[in-house]
Amino acid sequence: PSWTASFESRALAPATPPLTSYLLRLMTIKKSNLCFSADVTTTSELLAVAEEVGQSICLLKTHADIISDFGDRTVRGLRDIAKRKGFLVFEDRKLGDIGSTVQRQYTSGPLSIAKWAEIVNAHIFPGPSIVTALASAASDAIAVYNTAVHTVITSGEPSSSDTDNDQDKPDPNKLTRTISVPSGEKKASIVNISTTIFTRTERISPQPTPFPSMSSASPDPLKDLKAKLGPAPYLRGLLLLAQMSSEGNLLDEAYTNKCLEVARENRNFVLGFVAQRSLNTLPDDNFLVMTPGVQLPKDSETGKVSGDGLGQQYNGPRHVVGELGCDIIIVGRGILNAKDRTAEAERYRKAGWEAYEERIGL
Ligand code: S5P
Repeated sequence: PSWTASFESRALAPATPPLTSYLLRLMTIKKSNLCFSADVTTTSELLAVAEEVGQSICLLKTHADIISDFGDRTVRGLRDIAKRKGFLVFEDRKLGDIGSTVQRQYTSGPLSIAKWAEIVNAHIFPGPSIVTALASAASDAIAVYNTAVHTVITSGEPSSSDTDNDQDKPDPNKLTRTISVPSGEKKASIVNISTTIFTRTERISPQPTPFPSMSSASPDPLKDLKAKLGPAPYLRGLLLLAQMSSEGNLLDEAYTNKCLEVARENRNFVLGFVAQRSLNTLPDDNFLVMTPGVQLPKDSETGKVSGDGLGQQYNGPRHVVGELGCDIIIVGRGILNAKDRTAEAERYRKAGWEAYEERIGL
């Protein structure tokens, strides 16, 4: 589809991968094409700011490696807020190594990104196998999750007495057998037993770190959204860094075109790009473009925001979304440094959404 097509119609196009489709529907229902870049250095700050802006965003971007106390509390807290406020999580890890190494960086170590972030990004300078290696690691992570789901369904709720007892750890061979096509009834129950799933995953996962709990007893301020959209699917996707916002960067047009070529070869896993303009040129291209280097002038100012003195270059939402066809604006300090972050996030959401509506002719 061309970039003047609505997000809704792009979500419904038959070839759209499930994660892209879910995100496009989320954006449509929430009227948000705002990704907040939560560039903070502690778990408390991350969770506080996610609560403050969650209502206005479709995506929250992290740099987990700058969070000094990153760990289980960070992941559980973030997943809980993401579920309540309705946004996906994007870890801006910018992977760039040989396939075998990025697989480990993605799935293990203290960050274990694949477990808690729907989206991660990578450079393609190591060659296209970085994408196939990550796709394979992602499908393994999803398989572990599904194995856990089926185990719980077939073995019922664990009693409090067996929770710490390794004796009744499910037999891995039995697990494989229980993965046979689930009935509709079983599928429906998957959603309701998420706490159990993750409790069990801790015990059966070959990974050392447990999957985070996605359940929460807190009241749900976005009931309507959930009713229309359903729970976020357990899926994983990749963004390729096709262009950068920083002055003098080396990603030239040939490199950008190569990213597009690699993305087209991996349409089910690559949901789009971090770039400065839309890269969709073929009728089949339905890649999302997420664009950093976005700021609005402050209320009292009329001037253009130019940079941060460290090479960052800023543009306004109207330019990147309306004129260059980008889909999602990525905003960090523009919101982070505001006195009232909730109000500022809402101001950016509106500006981004208006630019999108103008672009599709609404
Ligand atoms: O080209 C890029 C790619 C990225 S992901 N330029 C960027 O600025 N980013 C990231 O976007 C950067 O790492 C930071 O997290 C965010 C921009 O933050 P801001 O405070 O300048 O809005």
